Amino acid sequence: MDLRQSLELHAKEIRKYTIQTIATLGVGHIGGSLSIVDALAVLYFDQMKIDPKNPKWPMRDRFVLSKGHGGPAVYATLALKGYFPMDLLDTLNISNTNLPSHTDMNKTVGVDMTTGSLAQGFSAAVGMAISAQMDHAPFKIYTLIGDGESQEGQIWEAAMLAGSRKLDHLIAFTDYNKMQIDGEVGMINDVSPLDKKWEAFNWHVQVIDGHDVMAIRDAILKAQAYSGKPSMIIMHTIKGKGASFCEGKVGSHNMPVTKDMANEAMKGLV
Ligand SMILES: Cc1ncc(C[n+]2csc(CCOP(=O)(O)OP(=O)(O)O)c2C)c(N)n1
Ligand SMILES: [Mg+2]
Repeated sequence: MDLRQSLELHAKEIRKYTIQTIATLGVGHIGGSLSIVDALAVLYFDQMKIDPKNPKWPMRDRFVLSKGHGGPAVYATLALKGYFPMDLLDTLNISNTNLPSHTDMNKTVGVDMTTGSLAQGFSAAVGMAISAQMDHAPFKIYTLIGDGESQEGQIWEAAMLAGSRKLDHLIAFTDYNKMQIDGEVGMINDVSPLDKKWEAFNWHVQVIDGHDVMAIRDAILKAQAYSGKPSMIIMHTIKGKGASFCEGKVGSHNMPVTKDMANEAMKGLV
């Protein structure tokens, strides 16, 4: 099995457990979870320097899911990586759970920042990158924002600071799935041209297919090698990618998912 096949297999497994986790609860943010799976597969199974046996290792790379509603995909990834037992996934968003619908560093082993209020996670990641820069740290801060989230003013305040401070410890992704909570980003408040905006804020920018694991890996390698600017990797993605019942649909944002729907989706996973 070559590297592409291996990373695609990891992505398929993450998709499978993300769908099953949400189906066990019966409802969840499936669309925005599935659009980021391929990036998570490359980060956690190829690129990030992390140790599931030592989750607070000070020299580890960090990952901040600023669009915290994608928590189910992160939980599936962390479980598959060995941070906690797989059966914990069955506790998604139930009372007193360690897996709330939005990521919480005080509840879940392996989660580096509490997020959910859009744009705040990105600001926290910029703060972590300032700290890493001051310490000449050997690790990177990875963060992922949504395209609807990019309408938040706070994103651009943090972007300006990161560009101004030349925070090359910071590697960010935009999940450019063209959809937000209840409509198309382009119809509600068009964020395009995203590449030109980030370039204007003094970022190193790449635009890629966010479902091509080797393109994601190549972009991360280029971002790691680039010094003097923070990096933004804009990923063209599809909301609900991989689940036949919701792929490319606005209604996939936070929807009921039955076991039957999940089982049907499993057959279509490639
Ligand atoms: C500050 C803030 N405002 C509103 C929300 C509610 N909210 C959660 S997800 C979402 C849409 C985000 O769209 P996008 O960033 O495109 O993420 P996607 O739906 O594609 O995963 C909104 C408005 C929130 N979590 N935080
Ligand atoms: Mg979106």
